[in-house]
Amino acid sequence: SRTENEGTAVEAGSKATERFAASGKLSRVDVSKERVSLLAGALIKAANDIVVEHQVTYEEYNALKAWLIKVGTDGEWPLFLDVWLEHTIEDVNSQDRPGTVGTIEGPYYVPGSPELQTPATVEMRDDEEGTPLRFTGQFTDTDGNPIQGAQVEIWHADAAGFYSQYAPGMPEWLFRATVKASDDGRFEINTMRPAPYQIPTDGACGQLINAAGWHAWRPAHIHIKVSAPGYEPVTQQLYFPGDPHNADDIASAVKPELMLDPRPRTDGKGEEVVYDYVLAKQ
Ligand code: MBD
Ligand code: FE
Repeated sequence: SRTENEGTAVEAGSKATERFAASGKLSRVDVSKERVSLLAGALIKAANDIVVEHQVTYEEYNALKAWLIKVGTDGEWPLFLDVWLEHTIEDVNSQDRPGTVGTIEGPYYVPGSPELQTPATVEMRDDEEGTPLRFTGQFTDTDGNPIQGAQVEIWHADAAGFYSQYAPGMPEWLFRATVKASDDGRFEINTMRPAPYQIPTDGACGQLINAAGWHAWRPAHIHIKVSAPGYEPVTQQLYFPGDPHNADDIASAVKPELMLDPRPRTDGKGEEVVYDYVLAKQ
């Protein structure tokens, strides 16, 4: 259930919009006139075709106009695009890459998280709730040789389903870290199992979900960005078997290769998972 701690869609959305603008991705736009004309033309044609095919009324057209305006004022363009479009962008752009499978980044990545040496424990509060999770693995190249200089950036929600820097009252780098692997490519990260995530229900995206009778859930997931000098980076998420939303993720970002296999720890202190990374040379 929702609490006042979680903040509003406008807070989370505006943060995501601000961060996207600040990341420089807005000023580095460099798409040729030919591609803009082709892609914008195709998008406009697809929208016009829908109007004809489904005999869209003026009432529906005005509802669309009002809703598109609200997506902007709620700051939810990053959320909308990453939930309903990024999965296809990711598929198209990772088709020929060997090695570990990727998936979407989503709207809540923050670069520059605290650097920790393996074995690492991510930032948590005193008495942090949840199931402790030990996550280990090794980096190799596509020939099976260990990779030097690799790092794992990790970010995920807490046991109540909230992300630091996008919900009020959370420590800035809670459940966010950059973990440096050892020289033989091994890493150990101690964190807490995240909860399933419900996208904000009080903004434009939530309004659409309600109006259409859909659900707002993503299965529990851990976001990962791995990189090493000379290798192609991979952005992915890892999931837990048995989550009711693995099969109907609102963001369509679950793949079988991204499923973890949590085991109880022998010391009784929570669970452990192993996930190895195979990176392709640049
Ligand atoms: C998330 O945490 C997320 O991972 C995605 C893809 C969209 C919204 C919230
Ligand atoms: Fe997420």
